[in-house]
Amino acid sequence: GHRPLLIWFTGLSGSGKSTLSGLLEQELFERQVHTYLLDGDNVRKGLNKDLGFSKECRTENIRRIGETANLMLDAGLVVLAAFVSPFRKDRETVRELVGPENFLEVFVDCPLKVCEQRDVKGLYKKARDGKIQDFTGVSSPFEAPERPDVHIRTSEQTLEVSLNELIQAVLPKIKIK
Ligand code: GGZ
Repeated sequence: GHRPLLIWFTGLSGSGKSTLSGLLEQELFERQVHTYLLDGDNVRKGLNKDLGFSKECRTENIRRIGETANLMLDAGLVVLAAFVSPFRKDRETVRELVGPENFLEVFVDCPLKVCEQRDVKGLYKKARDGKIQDFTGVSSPFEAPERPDVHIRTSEQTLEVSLNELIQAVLPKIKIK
């Protein structure tokens, strides 16, 4: 068995949250950890399909995700959540909701310039052209964590090093070596 935990990834669009959370989930699966990954693909298309990207919508997005994760923690899961979650207060509300001991904040840190150069989905270009409003980093703020539990600099370190740091931080929290 293992303890439940909410691993919360925060960072700009294109910073690497999906890649890192997906790989970490695989590593945990190999160690017989029962996980669930919440991300934009399975949340914004279903539970939160009524929400956009205004400040109020983002806050409600994160609130519902926190409540959902909390139910999953009750079931004993290790939950990974990968959302931009740009507002410090919203992340802190989730931390308090689930209990600080069950929460691990991972700052997926990548300079805006680099995310914008990658522009995997062409969203930054659309935001610069005014075709998307309230885009994080361009026309909507991102409040970086001041004391994240894990700080990953995806433009400066290899995926392998980043994954290792994550595993080293997570395993003691869920009480498996
Ligand atoms: C930021 C947006 C926006 C705006 C669409 N601002 O890189 P992606 O595409 O796949 O991830 C981004 C995702 C952000 O959704 P979240 O639920 O994580 O955001 S939040 O936590 O702030 O509620 C991006 C896409 O949706 N996207 N419009 N305006 N990202």
